[in-house]
Amino acid sequence: MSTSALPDTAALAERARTALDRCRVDRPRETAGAAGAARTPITGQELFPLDHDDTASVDGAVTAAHGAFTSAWRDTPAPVRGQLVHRLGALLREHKDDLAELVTIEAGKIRSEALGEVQEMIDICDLAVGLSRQLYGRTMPSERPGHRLMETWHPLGVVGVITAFNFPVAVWSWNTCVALVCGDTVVWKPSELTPLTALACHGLLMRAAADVGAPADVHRVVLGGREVGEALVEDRRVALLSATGSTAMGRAVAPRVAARMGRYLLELGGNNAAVVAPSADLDLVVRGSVFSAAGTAGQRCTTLRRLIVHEDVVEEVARRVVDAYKQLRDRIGDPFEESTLVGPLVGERGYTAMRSALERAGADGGEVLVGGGRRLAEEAGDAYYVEPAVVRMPGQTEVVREETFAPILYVMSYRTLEEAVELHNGVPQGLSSAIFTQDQAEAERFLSAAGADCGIVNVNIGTSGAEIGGAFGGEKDTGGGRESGSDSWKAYMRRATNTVNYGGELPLAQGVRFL
Ligand code: UN1
Repeated sequence: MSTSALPDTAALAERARTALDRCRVDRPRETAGAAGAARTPITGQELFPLDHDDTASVDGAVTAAHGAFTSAWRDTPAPVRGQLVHRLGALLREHKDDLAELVTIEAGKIRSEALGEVQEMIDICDLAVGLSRQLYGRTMPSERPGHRLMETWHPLGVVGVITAFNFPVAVWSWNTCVALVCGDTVVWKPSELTPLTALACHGLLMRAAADVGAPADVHRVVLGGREVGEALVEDRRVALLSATGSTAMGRAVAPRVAARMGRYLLELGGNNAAVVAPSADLDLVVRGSVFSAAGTAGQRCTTLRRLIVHEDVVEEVARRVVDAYKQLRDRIGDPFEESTLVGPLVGERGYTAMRSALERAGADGGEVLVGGGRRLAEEAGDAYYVEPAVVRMPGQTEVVREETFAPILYVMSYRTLEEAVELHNGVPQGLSSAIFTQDQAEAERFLSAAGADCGIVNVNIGTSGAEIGGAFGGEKDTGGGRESGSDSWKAYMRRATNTVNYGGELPLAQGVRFL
């Protein structure tokens, strides 16, 4: 059972130091009275104090990364750049356990999900290495004799990467591995909640750089809060700002980057739904929903938050999901315990948001079918363990349309597919979605232009757990960005259209005559 005593904070701090030492990365100076700290949601306590960067050191980091870009990296052949990422992939394989250990300590993920997150980094390394020989441009027929028309792709410059606590390493690697092979250099501002995983990743990348002879300044990490992020947002040398976090953060970042004509790539909130059709295989529905809704304690952007079920099967689906949730009850607690499936929320804010959402849902006529309570309250102190909740809602009220970053699954019913799609799309966010059906025509309608309006649309699997080979991101309040696989690399490069005249004449396009 996972309800055994939680580990003690000093022991977790020691485990974190050991993991950093095993990665052979510089340990942070544990300066007493420092502005920042490393913390763990497992006990809610501080592990040790940690220095933060100020705006001057962010400026220094951007200067260094910009220098590495102009003096070396942009002119290094892409396949040679790929060797850096190849070496990083080898080090990540070697230190998979150590990084997963830090992810569990700082983000509270259960072991299997923490290992999965590191695997996601390894996968993107493989993809990026292949990509380093496939940054294809096209050639087009020119209308002019003796001319060639083509496009070439070039690095952008410094990429600023701002990441969230819930995927403290994978999202960094999606951006960084692709940016590096594209010839960009990177300055990373991780979440204030996960500085140690960031220092470990940076340290491993520095080891890789030394091993392959790449400049160390291709990557810098800056630690701190809002002012550190803002310094990156405002710096004109940051050609692309890639930010993951809340919609509110994205709304603050996007206009400021746009005002200086910089580029931005946003991966913001989700409010993901699955439609369950009457023909659905309910075993798949239950397994897919429980993983997507309760996994990572409901703290993924891709977490399933709404289940839109046909009225003929809604009672049965609700009953079976509730039964599955009851089995989770004894498996909430220490994420290091083998049997645990639900670790802690990252902090009190998530817990308060969950309580308030459940109250509002109740006031709207919602009925909590299971969960919602706090667990281990006495021994956990400042840590927040909650029972994932399922709430039967009479309709899609305001609270359902908001993203609450906690494990609440709202169940609603529908009669026609049109109605289901309307409910599905009737939220501000547009990240991930799913339909469970055995009816192929129905699945196709859900995938079509008039169907789900999200960046990720699945059939017969849940909304979370995407592979890195596809482009990741979403529409509407999710911000429109695409990261990781497919042709997302194009966001990290600039395209040049080239017309080459190899004839002796100078014909003008569109038949224009001049001189
Ligand atoms: C996120 O929650 O920000 O698809 C990223 C998934 C993971 C990535 C989630 N591969 O759930």
